[in-house]
Amino acid sequence: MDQVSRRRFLKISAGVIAAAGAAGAAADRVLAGARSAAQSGLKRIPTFCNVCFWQCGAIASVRDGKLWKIEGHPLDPLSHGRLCPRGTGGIGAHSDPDRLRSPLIRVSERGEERWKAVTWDEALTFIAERMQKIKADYGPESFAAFIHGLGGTFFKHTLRAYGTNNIAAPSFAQCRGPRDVGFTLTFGDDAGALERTDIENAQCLVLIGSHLGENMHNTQVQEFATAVGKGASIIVVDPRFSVAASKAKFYLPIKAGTDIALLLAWMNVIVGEKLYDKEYVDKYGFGFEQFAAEIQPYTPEWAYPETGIDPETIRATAREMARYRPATLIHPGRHSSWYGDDAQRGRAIALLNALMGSWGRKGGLYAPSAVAVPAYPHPAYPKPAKPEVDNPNNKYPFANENISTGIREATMTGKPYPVKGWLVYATNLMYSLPNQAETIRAIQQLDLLVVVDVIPSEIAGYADVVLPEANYLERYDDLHAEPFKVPFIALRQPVVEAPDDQKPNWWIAKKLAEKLGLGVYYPWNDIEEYLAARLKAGGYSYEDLKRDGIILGKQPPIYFEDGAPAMFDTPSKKIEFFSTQLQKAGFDPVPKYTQPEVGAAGSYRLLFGRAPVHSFSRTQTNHLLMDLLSENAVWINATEAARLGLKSGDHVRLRNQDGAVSNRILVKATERIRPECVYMVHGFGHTAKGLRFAFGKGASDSELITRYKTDPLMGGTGMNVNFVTIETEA
Ligand SMILES: Nc1nc2c(c(=O)[nH]1)N[C@H]1C(S)=C(S)[C@@H](COP(=O)(O)OP(=O)(O)OC[C@H]3O[C@@H](n4cnc5c(=O)[nH]c(N)nc54)[C@H](O)[C@@H]3O)O[C@H]1N2
Ligand SMILES: Nc1nc2c(c(=O)[nH]1)N[C@H]1C(S)=C(S)[C@@H](COP(=O)(O)OP(=O)(O)OC[C@H]3O[C@@H](n4cnc5c(=O)[nH]c(N)nc54)[C@H](O)[C@@H]3O)O[C@H]1N2
Ligand code: SF4
Ligand SMILES: [Mo]
Repeated sequence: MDQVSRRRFLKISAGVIAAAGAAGAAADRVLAGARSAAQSGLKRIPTFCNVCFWQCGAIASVRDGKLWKIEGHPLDPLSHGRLCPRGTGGIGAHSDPDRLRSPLIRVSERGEERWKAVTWDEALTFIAERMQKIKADYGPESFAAFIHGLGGTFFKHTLRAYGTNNIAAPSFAQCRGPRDVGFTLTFGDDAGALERTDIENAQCLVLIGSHLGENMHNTQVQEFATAVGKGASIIVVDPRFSVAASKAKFYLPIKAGTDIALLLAWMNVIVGEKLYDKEYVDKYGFGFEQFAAEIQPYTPEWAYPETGIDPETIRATAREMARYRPATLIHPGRHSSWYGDDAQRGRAIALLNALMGSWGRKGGLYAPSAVAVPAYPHPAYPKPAKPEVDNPNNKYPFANENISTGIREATMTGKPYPVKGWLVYATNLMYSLPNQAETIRAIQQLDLLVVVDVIPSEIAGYADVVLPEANYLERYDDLHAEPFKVPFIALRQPVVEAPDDQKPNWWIAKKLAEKLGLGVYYPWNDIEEYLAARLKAGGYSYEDLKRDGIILGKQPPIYFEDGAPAMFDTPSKKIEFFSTQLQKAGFDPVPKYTQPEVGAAGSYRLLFGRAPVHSFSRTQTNHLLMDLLSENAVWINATEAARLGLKSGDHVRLRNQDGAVSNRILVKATERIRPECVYMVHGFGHTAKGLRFAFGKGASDSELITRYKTDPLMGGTGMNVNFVTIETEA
């Protein structure tokens, strides 16, 4: 994707916002259309997208049983009537010829990807027998699961009923965990899975890495376009000139891994020049004096050699932020597992927001809310006899979710107790966990690996049993009612039938529970009965939700100034400028900076991120999206490329510090990246043979991330710590 078309995406999004006033009328039209559909043979069915975890409300058009197109749902607060390009292309997943079609049982070595097709009954009997044996021999805690996303709700339910507490997702230790721990230590609450960022009302927006526009989380990109349209002052900090940087008033090309130094220097200026929101800090802050004393040495002059950002720019940007406070939003970021000191970087970002008085304020970090829908009643889960396996002796004291790589470690070592089975739902662990060799070593210890996927992914290649799921356009899921700016309930419902013998997650999880003798945990016959009962218990109508796709809840105030309660769930019940929790646990109570390790001479730090038209490693088999971007490229600084005798369009391989060598990858020689880094989009270079269309196209960052640095606070895996040399084609 070139920059011109990226810009177009942003422009398109801005156009949508400009039309937002008309959304109500548009919604009426769309839904009226849905209601009067039958005559034309065209059905318009509301549902929500799952090409990524943002889960935008959508309306699918189906003619004579064939899926024709999918658009944003005008009533939906996430999409505002517009999907991102990935969502629009999502229909390609339904017709993907490489989909999994029936349950499979492995017939040769793990990883060789040879299977026999079996019936659902055979597959589930096979799984249940092995799960019962693991439970009898080792206890139910020795069966673990990796489950990512809403579709995994019923699998979690079955596994908790079975008795395990070892259920993790890469969205914590490999993604937003460090940020959320840093924010929770400071404000007593996290930044939210649907981030509580009031981007549209921000007058100054600071993006540290967050590459909105390539990171296509829909609402955020739309609001970013609105903020740009309203003339907000944008400050972008990134070693790479991102799409977001092209919208910035200040672009700070920071040396990778030195953001904490910049954050300390900014806070030093803001406190030193008394530019912070004193009233707010006095009212809500705890430990400000100690904090102010701690940051005193970190002047812009001190930060300059660390970050490469000159002192005057540091001062100018600090003053710029202060000028617009409290409508100054320092974006918390999302993928924050970078260098192993990430929870403290998250905390430094939280503290800078606190100085701006932006938490709880318009244009800052609003107070989200959700519609509360009661759970379907079920018997209590058995109490696990053993503690969770991923964090022995509370080694990572601030981990507040399971650590995926901790479960992997326990599986590899058998300590603190053996793990003998994994169920993997909707996460491609070969791509999402760092160090593939460790993942394979862990898998070798297992008596049972079950993978539930829609395509024959890399992790499915190692499974003993592969279960094919009906995709998001072909099934119901549990209700979607996450905390957000506007409280809502959304329904995912099938818009077309699954083409073969694929089954929805609720059906698979329920049947598995029944095979395990846990049928009492599923006191309903079918998902619609379950959904209707939950809604009724909350005072809502299933018929309304099925017809409209969305129910909006009552809107509470979202800013302190409008009456949102200013409550901080920290030990001091205040915003913790100085953290006694951290101090007690032996960590820095105010973030400190340590220099990142550098690579060997002649090597480049490997950075990675998102392309606007792909999600992770999951969309490269989708023809519609591959037509837009069929392989990735490695960004190399133009001067460095010239020195190496390389130009754009050449092919190279990357070799990392441990000898891992990538697939062939295109060179993009550009001024838009610092000389000591290279950059590539995650998710390409597929090695699974069943992914015929994506196989071998581009290179995989995951293969080069053999090294990672673990965050001592919470177990996050910093992955920006690998270095590569560039090998030209012979
Ligand atoms: N199109 C698309 N959008 C997505 C996704 C997707 O798969 N596809 N995935 C979604 C998910 S789950 C996530 S978590 C987000 C991830 O997206 P974000 O959270 O926005 O970004 P990151 O992946 O952390 O960071 C990538 C950016 O950080 C820069 N960077 C690298 N090292 C440093 C550093 O040391 N300092 C600074 N300041 N910058 C650095 C890189 O150059 C790059 O621009 O995207 C979401 N949106
Ligand atoms: N090297 C590297 N590692 C990373 C990242 C990175 O940028 N680089 N990013 C990190 C981040 S931010 C995140 S959030 C994680 C994301 O990590 P993952 O959640 O593992 O993301 P995906 O690679 O998309 O894997 C999703 C898997 O689910 C399957 N799938 C898709 N839809 C469905 C469905 O409806 N049902 C079922 N059963 N399966 C489905 C896909 O085919 C794919 O195999 O990875 C983290 N790890
Ligand atoms: S951001 Fe895009 S891919 Fe993600 S749910 Fe929304 S429309 Fe789908
Ligand atoms: Mo993520």
